[in-house]
Amino acid sequence: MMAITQNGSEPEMAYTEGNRQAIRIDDDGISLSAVLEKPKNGESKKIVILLHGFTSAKDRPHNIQAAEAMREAGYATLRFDLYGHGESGGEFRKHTLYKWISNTMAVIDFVRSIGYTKVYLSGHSQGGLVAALAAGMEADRIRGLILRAPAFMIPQGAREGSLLGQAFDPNHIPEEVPVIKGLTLEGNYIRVAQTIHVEDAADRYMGPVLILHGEEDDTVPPDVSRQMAQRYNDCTLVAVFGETHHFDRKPEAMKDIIREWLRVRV
Ligand code: FER
Repeated sequence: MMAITQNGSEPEMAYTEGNRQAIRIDDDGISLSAVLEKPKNGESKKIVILLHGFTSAKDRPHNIQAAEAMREAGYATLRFDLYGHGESGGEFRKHTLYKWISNTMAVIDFVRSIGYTKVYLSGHSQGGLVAALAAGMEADRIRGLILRAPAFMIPQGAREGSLLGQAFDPNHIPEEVPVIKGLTLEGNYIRVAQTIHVEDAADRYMGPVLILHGEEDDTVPPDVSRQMAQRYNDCTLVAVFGETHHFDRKPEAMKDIIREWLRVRV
């Protein structure tokens, strides 16, 4: 691979293993941990960037399986850990949707800098929300979107005073909010989320969108995807019967849907 420069520094290639490289990408002082993998017989200019969800990481089984399907369809994949998650920099309690958007823009710049001109975004849950927001901002640069159980309702929940079943006063945001697994978020997570309007991002993005949503998802209601699917210019919604939030019951069904959708893209 050619020399790579990102914000003036060389991303560190931690290891190279066949078609897989561990990479660190700098987002203005935050070091993001990423894995770049190339398809066996694919064209080298197409890539899908994968964003994981809230409290998740790039190496969760459904993220790895989704990336496999993308490579089988001939696309390179770049899975990365977002701010405060996995092996990237930052503290969980200080993460916000703005920081995740910034991380995503840095990764888009990175893949473009190494020659990928056909850039797709895919995100799971909170990562799906952020992928949709970044696509609205970079509508001319993002060829397509694959959203898996996208958590489109987070901003509205923040405005109404409810996140992950935790109630709070949306007009007097607490210093911190305890969330799942003994983790705590600072109030700035809510302040940021309150400002975000997913409908604007959907209206700005004219490219093709695939939304996959498990019908048994009890974290993000499938109706959220049904509503947003109508808003997008060009959207295919696949409601996966019997599937959960983490696509752990029918990974092959998820993979087939992704492969088939990507195969007809250019
Ligand atoms: C919420 C609903 C869903 C929320 C986060 C999520 C912080 C994200 C879930 C995921 O990424 O898996 O109210 O609030």
